Amino acid sequence: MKNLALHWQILIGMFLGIVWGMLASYLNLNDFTIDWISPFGTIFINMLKLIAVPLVLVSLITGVASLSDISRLSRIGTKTIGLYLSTTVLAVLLGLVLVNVFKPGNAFSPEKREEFRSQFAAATSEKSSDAAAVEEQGPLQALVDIVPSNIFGAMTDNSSMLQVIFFALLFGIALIMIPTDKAAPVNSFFEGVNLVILKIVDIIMAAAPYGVFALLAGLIVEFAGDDPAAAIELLLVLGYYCIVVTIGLGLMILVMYPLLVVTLGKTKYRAFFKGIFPAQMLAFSTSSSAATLPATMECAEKNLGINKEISSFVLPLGATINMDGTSLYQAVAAVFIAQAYGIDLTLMQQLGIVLTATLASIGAAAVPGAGIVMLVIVLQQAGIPIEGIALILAPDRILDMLRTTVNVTGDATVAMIVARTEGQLHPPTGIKV
Ligand code: DAS
Repeated sequence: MKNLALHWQILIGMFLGIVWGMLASYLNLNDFTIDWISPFGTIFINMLKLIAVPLVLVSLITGVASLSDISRLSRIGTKTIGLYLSTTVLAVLLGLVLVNVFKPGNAFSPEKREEFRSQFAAATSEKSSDAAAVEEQGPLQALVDIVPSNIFGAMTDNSSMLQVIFFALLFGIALIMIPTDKAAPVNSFFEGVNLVILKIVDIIMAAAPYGVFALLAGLIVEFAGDDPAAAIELLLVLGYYCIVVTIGLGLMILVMYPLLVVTLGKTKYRAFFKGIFPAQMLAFSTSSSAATLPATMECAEKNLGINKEISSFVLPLGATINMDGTSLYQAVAAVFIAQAYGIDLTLMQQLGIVLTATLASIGAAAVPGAGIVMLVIVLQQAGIPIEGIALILAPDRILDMLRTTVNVTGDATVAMIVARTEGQLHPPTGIKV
């Protein structure tokens, strides 16, 4: 198993988890599964929650600090950041439209959704009382809540991720504003810490096959009880959820990016798609924008004819802060979980998801599994039970392959537009292998 790529290991963990869950229901091993297997799934989710705050804090600080040369390249920088934020917000909105139209979470039977809701009654009732409290406090309370009065309190209280993001953005901006020589040691400190945290994400993801096995086995046993046929319902609903995410990611690749490349990039989409295809395949197989970055830059420069001055600035920035596929996935996943628990999100709460999913994708590291770690932020901020991640963790790695492909394509699309509007293109030479 060790030599297999991680995503195949996770797929095997998924398959074995489903088999165990079904068998346990037949062989009446429910209690054994709940007592001796499920806890490892809980441990895995706790590890994801553990790393979310440090990951957000440090990757946002280093991400914002890496914009320091933006001030020198203000026109190109502003254009790049503006395009990245626009495509991310469009991706989140597309995700929200699809999940509200297709309502995959409502595909669970009413009894099951009631069961989910009662299992996490504490979380939802706490949320509704908090929500009621916020209603009394007036319209700008949500804005006031973003600014922490105590950063250590914000970092320990899991429901205030926006406060952590606010502090990280403030810290990064202040870092840019102090003299470069004074900022250098701080930058290198946070870059070092960021490497450590990304290594911790790797370690956590290495445990994913076992975490997914335990989560799925426990989920199926709890979901199916002594009715194994009910497990089929869970798998069908999960399949429906994956189809909705895939439709969204497909629309990004086949509609959104072609429109942008043809209208703003003034480039034929077939030529663009052919040029970026090798990087897309690498993104699909590695599930890592960072690992794909060298290939993305090579394709941009040699197949798309983008000058190095643009590709060497726009693409590394994009791999750090632009994840359209991830943000679309987070919007769909958050509302799917809310639907499954019978939580009706108000328009304001869904718009809040636009903000947190956009910020979460900026803070998400370009490594496998970053999207699910950052989903914790979106759920916490929207008051959706984090435990719902157990529902969607199993197929996450397959979706990660697809969303990373979209992330990389989005970066290349913006690089194409910036190069075209800056007159920074040369005749493509093609990649000589
Ligand atoms: N795998 C991440 C990336 O490298 C995306 C994600 O986890 O959502 O882009």
